[in-house]
Amino acid sequence: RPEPRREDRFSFGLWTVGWQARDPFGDPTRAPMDPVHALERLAALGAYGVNFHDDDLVPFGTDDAERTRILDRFRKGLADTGLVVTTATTNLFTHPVFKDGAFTSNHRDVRRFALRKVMRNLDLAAELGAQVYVCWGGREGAEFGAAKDVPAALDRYREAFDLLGEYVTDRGYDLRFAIEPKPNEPRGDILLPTVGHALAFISTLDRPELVGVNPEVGHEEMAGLNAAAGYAQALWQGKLFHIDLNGQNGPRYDQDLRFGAGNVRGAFWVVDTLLAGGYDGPVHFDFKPVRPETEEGVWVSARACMDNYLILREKVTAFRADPEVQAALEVAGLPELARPTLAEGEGWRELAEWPLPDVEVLAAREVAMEHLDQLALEHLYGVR
Ligand code: GLT
Ligand code: MN
Ligand code: MN
Ligand code: MN
Repeated sequence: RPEPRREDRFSFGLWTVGWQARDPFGDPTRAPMDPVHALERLAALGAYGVNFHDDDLVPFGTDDAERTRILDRFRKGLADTGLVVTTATTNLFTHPVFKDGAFTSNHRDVRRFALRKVMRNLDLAAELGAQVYVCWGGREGAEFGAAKDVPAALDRYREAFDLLGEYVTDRGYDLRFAIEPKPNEPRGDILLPTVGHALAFISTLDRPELVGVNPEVGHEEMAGLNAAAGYAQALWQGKLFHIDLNGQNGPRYDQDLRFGAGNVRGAFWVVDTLLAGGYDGPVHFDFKPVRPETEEGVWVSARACMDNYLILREKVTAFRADPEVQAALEVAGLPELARPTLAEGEGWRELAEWPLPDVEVLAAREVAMEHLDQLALEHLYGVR
């Protein structure tokens, strides 16, 4: 079995392995994790990069002197381990000040404070070499219809991204933003709930080229959607700036299982889609080692995220290389779909002249999709 290597570009959020496993019903089961300890353990497991929220590294409210001390120590940890900061993000959801949202809070001063918090961390992200800045709007939403004016909130959301786009441009930072959609939790309904909503929103911005998406497998599945299809469209639109891989068992609370657990078949197609679409960003895992585990289980699950990606990558590659699969793809008409519907130089006039085919013959055509899918399943089950 292949071992995780740096060139695989696996990355982890400090909040993932460092999650203390506090949930709405119970206190933490694990101690706080020193970020430098996380760097050391992740590097030893074969990871390439890390990312963090401002507050993961420097607790909210820390004074400047202590902030400098923490950051110096973290920079040394990066140098010692060789890990790269791929991405950064802002915690705009834990402190009660964000109880009604951040960029879209009804309170103007909260929105202004949120933007200042992001600007400060953008400076750090740029300095540490991050190239993507994730924006998960966990608190941007509502529980009740009248409590949020959705069009007004979207105006404020757009205003925030326009301002931040101007900020990174004026500062000359090589940073792009990636919006992470989620349908609900912690809010009853979250704005920009799916990849599709986020892509449509991005097209309204002043600098749409600076903003893409960071789809999380589990979040799309919470919405009952096919995650791979969302990744595929984001790739097609040149908008897949980052990925959050994890596992989920259908529409329920956000499970954040290790990648490859939960919907295994969905994970297979996600990896297939990323490989086929040429995704070349960090392969990032956003998971939470389950609450009953001790720190031992944290490292088992972190390693398993990478192992499962590598296992699925091998299976997907074998599936695509299998001559029987290639023949089945042919029968199923996939090469035909790659052909434009109109010939070179044809327009609606030529189409109007085209002698119509026998629709009964067309309706009776072979599609062979059961065979094709069974081949995929047999690769996944490990019998081919
Ligand atoms: C939070 C959320 C994740 C986001 C992180 C980025 S934080 O844990 O549940 O899905 O990716 O803010
Ligand atoms: Mn999640
Ligand atoms: Mn999460
Ligand atoms: Mn995520």
